[in-house]
Amino acid sequence: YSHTKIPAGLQRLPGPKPLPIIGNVLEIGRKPYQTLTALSKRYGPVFQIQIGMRPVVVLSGSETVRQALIKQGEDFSGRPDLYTFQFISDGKSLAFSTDKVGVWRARRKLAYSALRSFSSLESTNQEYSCMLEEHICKEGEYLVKQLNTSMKANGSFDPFRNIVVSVANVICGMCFGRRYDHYDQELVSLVNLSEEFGQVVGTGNLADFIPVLRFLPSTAMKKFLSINDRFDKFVKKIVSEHYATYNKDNIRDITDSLIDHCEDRKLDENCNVQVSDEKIVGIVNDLFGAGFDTVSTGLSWSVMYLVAYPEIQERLYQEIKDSVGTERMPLLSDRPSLPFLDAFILEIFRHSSFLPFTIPHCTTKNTSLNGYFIPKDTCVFINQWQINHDPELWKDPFSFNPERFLSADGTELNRLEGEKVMLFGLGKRRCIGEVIARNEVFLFLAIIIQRLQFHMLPGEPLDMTPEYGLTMKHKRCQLRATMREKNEQ
Ligand code: HEM
Ligand code: HJJ
Repeated sequence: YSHTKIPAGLQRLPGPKPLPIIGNVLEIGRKPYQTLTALSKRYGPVFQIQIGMRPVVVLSGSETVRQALIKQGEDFSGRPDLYTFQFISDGKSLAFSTDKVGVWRARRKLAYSALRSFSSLESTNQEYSCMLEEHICKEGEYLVKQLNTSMKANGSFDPFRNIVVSVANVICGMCFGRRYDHYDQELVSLVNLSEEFGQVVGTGNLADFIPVLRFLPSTAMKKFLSINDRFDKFVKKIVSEHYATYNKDNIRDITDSLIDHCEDRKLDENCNVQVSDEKIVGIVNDLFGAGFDTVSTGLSWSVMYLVAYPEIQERLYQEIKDSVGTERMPLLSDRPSLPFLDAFILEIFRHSSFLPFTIPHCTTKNTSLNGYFIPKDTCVFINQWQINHDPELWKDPFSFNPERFLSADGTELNRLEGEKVMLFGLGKRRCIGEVIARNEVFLFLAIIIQRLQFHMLPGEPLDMTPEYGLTMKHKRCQLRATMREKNEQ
């Protein structure tokens, strides 16, 4: 890059001086979201680092990121061809593959419409407004039962282990039309491996940038390959069962609707973008993977914060007791009357920033940002954690305070403030599961807070240190829960 000619009127990107071969690897360290935030203070919202031999542009600051991902969305909508991405869904992932723009757009549209129709689909049960609500309410009920069972048997429970099965069942219901028992080893062992997945795919994995590292033995990489393998086998088995029982007059779930699209298209001669059946049906891999990993991470963090801030937990319980009561289950329609719960969720998204970077982007053409020249095919990191902790944007960014999202009298959600939180990306690549994710986090939380009170285990201090990855998780731990009814009687 230092030898490239910069077009007239544009400037060369600022950034720290790279060492030969390793570039700026030593400056990045084990918490890239923090070190890259520190570098943004020195070099500004657009700067360049070199990871190994490869230049990477890092974007921070709300204005700059909006300019790149929204106003210049086309230029920044690619994905880089990173080494680890080729092992995800056999290189056919929607989110991680370097598909040409036409193919990616066609697949994204399909994924989005399948997801929307099977979450908003009317429930056969009058109690529920949609299938998503029915799935969450039923799984929420099982989760409360499961936590009680675990309390009776062990006197404690592992929040992530239990939550992830419930959340996986919601997306399994929509994708595959089935659910799994909390003791089903096939599902439980699969969804309990996502730490390793995220650690390898996390932004700034050195093996993606320094080719020699690929030839050194790595246990993380071995585990990553085996997770992807098991994941593919799990989904492939379900997909082939769907093919065998597919009936175009009865589309049961998202998998059926994707199969249906392949069949339909075979009748359609003048189809402009060619996408293979494998790449269409393979979309469920992404929906299932993204659907269980992200939401369960968010919910598990939520339970940690409930335990860390007991006075907030009490206020949330009071809000639910006052607006919903304790006789019936909370529903999605209760949302407008639970502003403090919404504020709590926004503050968890902001404070934990458990998705510190988006999936890496890549420029699709020569472009410029804030007057700096950025060549085509440059890898771009978007630092969401920086935006969520920017002192220019937030008062006391490091304190956990849900009230920052409430109106002055504390009775209403301040939507404008909420829109400043960045966790789902922006623009052309923004998350397609955002509405579902927000609804799941809201309703699962309302259900468990109504029924249970969460505590620390005596003598076991909470460890809230995040472990770096695509989705950052807290360390596995044991907590206590007690039923609310018993306390109130
Ligand atoms: C992409 C966040 C839940 C499906 C993304 C991205 C982020 C994100 C940051 C990358 C955006 C970018 O590269 O600029 C989250 C968070 C979630 C969540 C924080 C939960 C709290 C879900 C759910 C689904 C989903 C429930 C599906 C059921 C996807 C897909 C992509 C994506 C398919 C790839 C989009 C593309 O590359 O075009 N998500 N997500 N996500 N998300 Fe989510
Ligand atoms: C997975 C955990 C997986 C996939 C996809 C294919 C699609 C987290 C962010 C965005 C969500 C986008 C997607 C995430 C990938 C997982 C996840 C796991 C296997 C997968 C930024 O989701 O353990 O295995 O195969």
